[in-house]
Amino acid sequence: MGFATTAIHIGQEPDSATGAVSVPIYQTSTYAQEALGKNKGFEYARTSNPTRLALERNLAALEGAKFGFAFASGMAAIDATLRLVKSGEHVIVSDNTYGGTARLFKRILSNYGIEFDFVDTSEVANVEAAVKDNTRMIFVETPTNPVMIVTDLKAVSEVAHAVGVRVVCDNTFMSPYLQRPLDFGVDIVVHSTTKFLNGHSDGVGGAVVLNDEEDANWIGFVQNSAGAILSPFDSWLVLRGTKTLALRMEQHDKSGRVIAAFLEDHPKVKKIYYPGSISHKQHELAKRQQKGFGSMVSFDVGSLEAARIVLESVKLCTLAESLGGVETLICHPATMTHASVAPEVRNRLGITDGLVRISVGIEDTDDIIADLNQALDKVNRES
Ligand code: P1T
Repeated sequence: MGFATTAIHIGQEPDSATGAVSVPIYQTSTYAQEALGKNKGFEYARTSNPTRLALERNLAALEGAKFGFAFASGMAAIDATLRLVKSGEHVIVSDNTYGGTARLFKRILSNYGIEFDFVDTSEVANVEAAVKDNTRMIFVETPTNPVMIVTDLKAVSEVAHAVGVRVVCDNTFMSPYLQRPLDFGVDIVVHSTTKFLNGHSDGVGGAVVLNDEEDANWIGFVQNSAGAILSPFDSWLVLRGTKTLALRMEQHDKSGRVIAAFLEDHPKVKKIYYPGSISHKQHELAKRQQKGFGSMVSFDVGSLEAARIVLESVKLCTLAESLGGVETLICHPATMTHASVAPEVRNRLGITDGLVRISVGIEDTDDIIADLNQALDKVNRES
């Protein structure tokens, strides 16, 4: 079955009770039981809910996984995944990740005896060198938020599996339409469904998908025990989103290429971060590993003042955190999404005060270009 068919049908079969074509929102906290120990497969809605279950089946199928779990946010999904690691154990992490991921690892989980090493995972030798006797997980984001560093998932998985370590990939920027990490040997995929999977900027959510039954049982146990579940309504919104994922990602990818080419040629843009550019260090790897380049583009305009002018002059593009919606969003990582990252780390990674990140939506590209052009033009005159 092809991707678009899977997206529309798996988990989204007509409702067995009524024939409803759209999975019903089972807005209930509990389920009537016929007798002690006798129920219809549902006991309590933290443990399971038919709408959430439909989404979990859908997302697992899209990533080519056996098991899926939906959480209240991307961060809740990542937090649950890290519960596979215990006190005294070690995790290797991409040194550039979403700021909230690094914050969770450094500021919270490290208080519970989990050791983290942040390395540039785009060089597999760095990963190999960071492995210790107590390493239990390698957590990579690819391409990274916001400087679009690409990690070779196959190479990292081979290194990890040679020493019995699991690989987790945050696939939020690509979505399963453009990248399927499990196909390269990755063990666990996490998502912020808030982004491309939902696609309409109207719900926060997260997901974990995987094949290993023992790990899946533990993630399910954590989901039920800690309880950071996705609500029925939010599950339904993501189900509605995935029905058009293939179409939207095709357009995001096309539009991303057009906007990146415009930015790359613009005299006010000092540097562009986009794996689709032939100037990107890992362009060939991105071509091999991804079905497209997506619609996340970061670019440096040289100074905080220039970035401020661009961000405050755009009219069609919306100045906001988040990404992956149908509307174009633009943000300033240094003070927004990555404000919790130490300034020296930000500067080393390229998250400078002049860096602007754009999530290209599916509006007409001529309109997005006209908007960016008039904003960049103000940098000419005012700075
Ligand atoms: O916001 P939440 O659904 O909890 O997802 C966290 C998260 C995880 N992984 C990646 C790669 C992300 O980009 C995010 C959230 N990112 C933003 C809000 C942002 O604007 O970058």
